[in-house]
Amino acid sequence: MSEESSLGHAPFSADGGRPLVAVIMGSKSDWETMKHADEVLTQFGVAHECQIVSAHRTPQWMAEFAAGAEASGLEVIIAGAGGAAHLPGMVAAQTLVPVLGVPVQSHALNGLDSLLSIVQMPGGIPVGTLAIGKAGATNAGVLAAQMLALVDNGIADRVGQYKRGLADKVEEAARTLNPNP
Ligand code: RP5
Repeated sequence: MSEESSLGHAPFSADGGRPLVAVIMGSKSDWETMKHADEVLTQFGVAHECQIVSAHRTPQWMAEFAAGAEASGLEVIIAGAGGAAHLPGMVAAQTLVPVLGVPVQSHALNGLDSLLSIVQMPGGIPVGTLAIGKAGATNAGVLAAQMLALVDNGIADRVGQYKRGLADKVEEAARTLNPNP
């Protein structure tokens, strides 16, 4: 998917269905990281949308998005932000839809600021926080798919295939270390 077609308020869904997952981010500059969540969800055939929702620059839009998330049928929200990364927590505060937070690697503090801003939520308002950067965005996509796989056999099959592919790569790499065991 091209950068231009993936961002903005218009929803994108991989299979044309109603989006079950929203990938939101505080700025277009977060897309380099958050595109990895988009790619994983596309690979698993999970209907999803990608949008820019800024906690600081568009707080009203963020509140509207969070308030309407459940009614619009979203089952998981993946929220990425960097620096003073308030988006995941502020969205989680305003919806019952589970929120997965991705700390974007910031320039000033390498993403430690993002991580701490996202992970240190008060009791009762959880944000499932992933790793900083690309691995976190990828894992947010995989984890969202695993959550949906609890009630969707098709997604479960595709996630299982993906995990077997990861294991195959390790075995293949091990064979290259010992070509003639
Ligand atoms: C945060 O500020 C965004 O999530 C982004 O990671 C960071 C910098 O945003 P830009 O100045 O690049 O738009 O709100």
